Formats: sequence, C-alpha cells, structure tokens
Amino acid sequence: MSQSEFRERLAADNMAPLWEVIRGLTPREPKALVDPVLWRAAVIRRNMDLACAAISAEDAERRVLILENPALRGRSLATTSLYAGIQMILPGEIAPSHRHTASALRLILDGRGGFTSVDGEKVLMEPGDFIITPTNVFHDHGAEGADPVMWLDGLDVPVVQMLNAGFSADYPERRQNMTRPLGDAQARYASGLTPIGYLRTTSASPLFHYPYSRSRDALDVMARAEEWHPEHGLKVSFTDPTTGQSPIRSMGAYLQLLPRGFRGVSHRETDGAVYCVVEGSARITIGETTWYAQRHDVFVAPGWTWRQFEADEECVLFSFSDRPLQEHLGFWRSEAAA
Ligand code: GTQ
Repeated sequence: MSQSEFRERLAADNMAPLWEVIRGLTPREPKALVDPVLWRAAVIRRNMDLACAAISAEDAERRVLILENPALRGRSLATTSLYAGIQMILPGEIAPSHRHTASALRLILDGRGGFTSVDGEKVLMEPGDFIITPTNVFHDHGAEGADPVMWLDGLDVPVVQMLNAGFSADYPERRQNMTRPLGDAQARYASGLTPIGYLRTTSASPLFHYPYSRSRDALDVMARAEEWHPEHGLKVSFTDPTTGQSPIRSMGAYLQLLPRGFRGVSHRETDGAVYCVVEGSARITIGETTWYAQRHDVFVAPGWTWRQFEADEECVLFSFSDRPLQEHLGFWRSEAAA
C-alpha cells in the first residue's frame, strides 16, 4: 500500500498517525502562543467613554470592552486560558442580575458609590478592591453615587469553553433580593472568627470582597520586615480564609509591592498573567518587550516568557492567572534567570 493510500485509508476510518504530530501533542516546552500586550489607561478610558455613548449597561447586559490578545484576535481572549475586560457603569445604571458557569474576579479601578451583589449580599466597591463572583451565583452591579464606576474583569471563560461545561441564566428581576446584611461575609470570614459548625456547601469562597484599605495596610506592614523576594518584591495571593486556597479554583489573584529602587531578577512561570498597575509605576520587561507601565495600565505576561520588574518609585501591581489550576494538576513550574 502506498503512503497516500495508507493516509486515505486512515482518514476514511477516522484515524491518524501519532508520529507526525507527537511533538505538537507533547512539546519539549510551552510555545509562545500569545503576545505580550499593554493597554494604556488613557486608551482604555477613552474607548470606555465611547462605549458609554454607544450603549447602556442594561442594553449591553454588561458594558465591557474585551482586552483581546492580538495573537488571538476575534477569540475574546487575553491568554489561551484567561479572559479580561474593562467594565463601566454610569451613575444610576444597573448591570442586570445573571449567573453563569464562568467565575469572575474584579479589580476596581475608578469611581465611588459602585456596588456588586453576589448571591444575596451586596458589597460597596472602592478603588483597589478585589471582588469575586464565583461559579453559578447570581450577581449584579450598579453605580449609586455620582461617579462612573470602572473595573477590570477576569474570567475563566476559556477553561469553561474548553470543557464545554457552561450554563447561564438571568435573574427574574434586574436586581436580586438581598438575603444578608451589608458586611456579613466580611464579619463572618475576614475577622479571624469563623462561625462554629461552618460547613462549606459550594466550591466558592464565602468571602468575596477584599477591600483595598485592608490589603494595602497589610502590604505596608509586611514590607517593614524588608524581606524582598528577588523576583517578585513582596507578592501575596488573595485567599479564601476557610481553606487557605485561592477563592476561585481556576484562577489566582495577587498583589505585589515593588519597593523604590527594586531591580527584580528575570524569571518565567508556566502561568501567563494579566497585570494592572494599582499604584506608582514600573519598568516591565516581557521577553524582548519593555514598557514603562503607569497607574491603571493593563498588560499581559505570556506564560513561560521571561519577565522582569524594576521600579524607581514604590509600585503596587495586581495580577491574575490560572496558577491554582496548574498547581492542582501538577503542571506549574517556574525558573529564575541565573
Ligand atoms: O460582570 O457578569 O467581563 O458576565 C464578561 C461577562 C463581565 C459580569 C464580563 C460577564 C461579566
């Protein structure tokens, strides 16, 4: 049988030779599938203002501009495993209550008077706050003050898509009914006091709001010990206090303090990440690309690409990635430059 006959025979029987694709299936190391990319804060804001003129939050369901990696154009992806977007709500608007399988995390960028309601509890959003909306719980957002409210969204959409396990539904009303008072989860789970007999009933963290005032203070106090990690400065992960694990199983979120004069060691990790500058500025080198990143600039560091952080002034970085998922599977690796 000739080569081409063999091939036709296999194709007709829905079979294929592994030896022609084996290195694609089991690569020697991860390939650079996505580009390092940075979105300037001013560009984000300008386009968000255009979006506000184009559509209401209600009509859009979510008024979001997706941060698309140019290497994955049209696929709504920041990296192969992470979705990122910028969402904005104008005073008086509501982003109606819905739920979906994808989990979301949010970093509040601008505006006071915003709220997110999650599974019957409302939290007030302040700039720098970190909020999660876990898998399949109802959530709605609104702006009750005088300011437009804008934030960074991170979702595990690509993971849900890969598994094709996604469901979604709308709540019967625009806003969900509140079943717990303001501050309830904060009191129950973030005070070093866990209700006795607490039994976790879902995969989600019962704590879903991490105010920046608390996390910033924590960074400041920890920084006094001056134990700087050579690559990361001082990096902390948001945790579910009832498990010590990431509050979302598929994604981790991190805050990172770079002290003034920090010259980080170049390193690479198998998890690509989306970063946002919360305070200050830093020089970011990703592979061959260097940016001077300033407040509210957002950028992608692809997985297994060398990254380096340097700061002339104190800088706070937020980031999220799929690291917890990779760790759970035993995939995660990191390496520092010699
Ligand atoms: O706030 O529920 O960026 O459902 C994308 C999909 C945000 C949200 C996004 C969503 C949301």
